[in-house]
Amino acid sequence: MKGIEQKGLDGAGLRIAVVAARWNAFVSEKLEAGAIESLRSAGLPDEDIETVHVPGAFELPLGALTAAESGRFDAVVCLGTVIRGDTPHFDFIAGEAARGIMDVGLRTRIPVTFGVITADNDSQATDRAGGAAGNKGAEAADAAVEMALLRRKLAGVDKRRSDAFAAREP
Ligand code: DLZ
Repeated sequence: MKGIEQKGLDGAGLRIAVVAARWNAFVSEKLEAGAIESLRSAGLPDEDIETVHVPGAFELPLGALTAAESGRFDAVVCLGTVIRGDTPHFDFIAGEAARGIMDVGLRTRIPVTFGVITADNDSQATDRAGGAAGNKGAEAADAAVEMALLRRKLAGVDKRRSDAFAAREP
């Protein structure tokens, strides 16, 4: 791993949404499996992990925004695979997905992590989805747990969230 590894996070009590794009399913399904496995390893039971699908990476920001604004999740993991082709689609889709995902996190203050592979070809993509280069879905899930715990610690989110829910009740 090139980043600084953060091991042994306890995510029990967090609720996390996984928003996964269906394009290039042969890769994205592996990202999804890696993300779910990581969340389980961090102590989240299956009922606290909700997976939804969107058509492609371009739709990830809106899927993430909807999940983040629901008030039901402590973090959102975005997963997708954009493979470079002969068209300018690659740059538009990858660029807008990255920008949009970052925007959602900053706007909602809910951690939204980036598990989107941008690869030149199929083999490079599969390498990053459980192959020689690790699993970017698992890494994005780990980052979501870490950021949700950080937010909880620094911002006292639990109390504000429970106050907000209490205020909504009829
Ligand atoms: C159209 C398109 C293309 C060419 N390539 C990809 C890709 O490599 N990965 C991906 O996730 N989605 C791709 N898409 C679909 C767009 O993300 C989007 O779903 C459609 O343009 C509909 O808005």
